[in-house]
Amino acid sequence: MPGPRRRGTDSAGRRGPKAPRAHATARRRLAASDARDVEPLEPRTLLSSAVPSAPFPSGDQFPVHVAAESPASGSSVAIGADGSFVVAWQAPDADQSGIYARRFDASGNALAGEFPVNSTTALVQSKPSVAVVAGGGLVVAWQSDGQDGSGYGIYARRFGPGGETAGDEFALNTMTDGGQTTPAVAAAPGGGFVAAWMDRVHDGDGPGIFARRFDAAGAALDVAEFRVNDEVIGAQADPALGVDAVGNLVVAWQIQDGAGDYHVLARRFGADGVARGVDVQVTTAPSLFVSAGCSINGNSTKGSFSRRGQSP
Ligand SMILES: [Ca+2]
Ligand SMILES: [Ca+2]
Repeated sequence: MPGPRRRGTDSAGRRGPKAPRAHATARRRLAASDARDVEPLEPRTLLSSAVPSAPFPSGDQFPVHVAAESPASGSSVAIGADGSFVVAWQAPDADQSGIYARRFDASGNALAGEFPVNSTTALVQSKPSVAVVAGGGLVVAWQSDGQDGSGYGIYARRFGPGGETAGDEFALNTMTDGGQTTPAVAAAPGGGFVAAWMDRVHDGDGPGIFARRFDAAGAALDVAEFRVNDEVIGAQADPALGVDAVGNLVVAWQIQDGAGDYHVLARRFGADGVARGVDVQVTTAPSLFVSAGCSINGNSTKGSFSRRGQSP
C-alpha cells in the first residue's frame, strides 16, 4: 500500500521543481521569524571555564586515551559544576568500534582509568555525546549499528558520580526503522537529560531531527520521540542542544538548501515539551562548508560560531 506523498515530490514520487521553491519559502519564513526572535550577531569570544578558580584549559595538552594500540576518535566532553570533566570517545572494542569514557578533576588529573560505556559490542558503536547531570553523574549517548533491528539506533547509559554504572544501556528511539544517528545529549534539571538525534526516515522528507526527554532514573518523560524541526523539507542533520535551569530546551541543526549551501537553524521548546514557535534561522549568510555544525552551551558537535537568542 503506497504511503503518503512526500513533500517536494510529484504524484509519482519524483523530485520536481517544487523543492527549491519550498526552500525559498522556508527561508522567507525563517527570515521573518529570525528578525523577531534573535538578537544581532555578537562578536566572537573565547569561551572560558565556568569555574573562575580553576580555568580550563590550563597547562599543556595531555592524553585522555591511554590504550595506544587502538585509534581513538570522535570525542565529546562535558564539565560538571565543580570543574571536573569527562571525555567520551570511540575506539575499537570486541567487534569493530565501541564507546569509552574517562573522568578528570578540575586540574586535569585523571580520576580513574578509561572505562567501556557500551555493553553490546556487536558491530559499530560510535558518535558519543556525554553530559554531566545534576549530582555529578554522567550520561553518554551514542549510535549503534544493527542493535535496534534496522540500521543505526540511539542508545545511552548512565553512570554515577564515581563513574560506576547506573543500569545497563537502553534505547532512546522508539521509531527504529531506518537509521537514527549522531545523538547529542544535555543535562536537564533534577538529574534528567534530553537527547536529540538525526532520523533518516520519519519526518516525511529525508533526514530530520527528533528529541526525547528522560528523568533522573533514565525513564522517558515523552512516550516517544518528538520531531524537532517544523519545516521538514530537506535534510536536517547534526543536532546540538542546550537545556536551561528550568528545563527550557533549544535544539540547533544544520540544513543544506536547494542551492547546496548550509544554514544553521534552531527551535525552542518549553519545559512542558511544547514548541515555542517555529524554526529560527541562526546563520545570516549561507555557509559553503561541507558541514556547518553547531554547538549550544558547550554541547559541541563541531566548531562553529555562536549567536545569542532569547530564552523561551
Ligand atoms: Ca562494537
Ligand atoms: Ca534504527
